[in-house]
Amino acid sequence: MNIVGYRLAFISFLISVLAKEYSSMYSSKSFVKNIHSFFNVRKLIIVCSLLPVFVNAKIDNTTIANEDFLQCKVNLVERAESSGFSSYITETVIGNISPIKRVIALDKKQPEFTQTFEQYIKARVTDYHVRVGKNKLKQNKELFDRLEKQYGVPRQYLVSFWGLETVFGKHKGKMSVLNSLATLACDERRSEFFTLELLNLFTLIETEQVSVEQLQGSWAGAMGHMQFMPTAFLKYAIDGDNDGKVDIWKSEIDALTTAANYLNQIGWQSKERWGREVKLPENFAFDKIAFDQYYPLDYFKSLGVKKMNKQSLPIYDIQAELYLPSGHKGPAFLLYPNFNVIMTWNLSKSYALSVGLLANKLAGAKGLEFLQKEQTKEKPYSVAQMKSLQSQLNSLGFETGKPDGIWGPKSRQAIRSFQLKNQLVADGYPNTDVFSTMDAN
Ligand SMILES: [Ca+2]
Repeated sequence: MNIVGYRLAFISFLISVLAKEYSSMYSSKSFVKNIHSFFNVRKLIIVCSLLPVFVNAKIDNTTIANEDFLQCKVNLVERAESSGFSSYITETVIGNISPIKRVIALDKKQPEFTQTFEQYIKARVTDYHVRVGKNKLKQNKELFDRLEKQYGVPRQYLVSFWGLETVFGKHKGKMSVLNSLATLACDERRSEFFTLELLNLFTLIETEQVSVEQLQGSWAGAMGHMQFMPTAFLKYAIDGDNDGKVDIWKSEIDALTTAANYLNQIGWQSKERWGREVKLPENFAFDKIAFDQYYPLDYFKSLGVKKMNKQSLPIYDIQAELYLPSGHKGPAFLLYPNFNVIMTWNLSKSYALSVGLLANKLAGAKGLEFLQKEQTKEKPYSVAQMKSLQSQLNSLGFETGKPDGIWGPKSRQAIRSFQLKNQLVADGYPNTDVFSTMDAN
């Protein structure tokens, strides 16, 4: 709708409201009500007299946003033309694209509080996921037999991803992927990433691997049962049910086969697990390990790290990193290279842990032993607290990068150094000791 359209629509809306108020004033039998209605009309008239300014201001903002988007579409057309796309893409497909405001809001949304690890896992690795997941394993036994043989990815991982991405296909997303991706491509923050995804989506359309009508997905452009982005679709899609077409929305077989192929191609080690929950000895030598860094499994053995049943770790030539998602008072994990494969799918350690833990449960394990025995001892910290801790660490020379409120590798490293310097348990976690020691500094 253009500006004139907006104004006309708004004026007709006002007239209808006024007419409604006016008619109710005269049809109403109660005098008191009439008086109220009279004042309501007055209020409306006063509001109306203020409206031109307000409406104009609003229209101007929308216009600016629309102009930006139109300019962005012109750039997209140029880019698509220079990449050799047909006029169907440059005129029809791009021509029909429109921005979705909600996508930007969702993309900018930041939680006030960081979920604790326990909260995160409990919300995702649920009894429902385990029960339905186990049924899916039974129902699709032959498919998983085949996928394991062909791609070397154990079935419980495929079902775990499926459960976590879309609750086994229940929530595949209903937004227009073209509009979502275009909205994000035309936003300055991650423009190049989403522009490339959009161009790859054009390739999928141009080569008739997908039709425009199919393209529903998440607000960030992830599609189908396993929530693939266009680039992953383009590179790894497999027609698992051999009907001549890859349909990751309707064909569970196509979606799961594509996921198995993807994990295989990005380096899944078929004979290895993702990692394991471990027991640290009392007074573990935190000064002897850095986080987000691999060491031979033997090294952890020499530091007294054990399996949860207190038996020694296996003799196996593998690299591992130690991860304490809620510090030394919470569970401890050794992460193996497959964990990084999971993180290629989604770059979040908590997400990757939920994939691993759900996979374990689907394969019959009891789940996280620590959470069954212990209560949460750490309270969630707020994003604001974390940001201020990061800038305090920066000013003391423990470099965390630009404060963002996220507990990432740099922050872990900086907190660990700060803890070592202040004779605290060097677990890299922003616990109450860290906050209070910093405040006393
Ligand atoms: Ca197919």
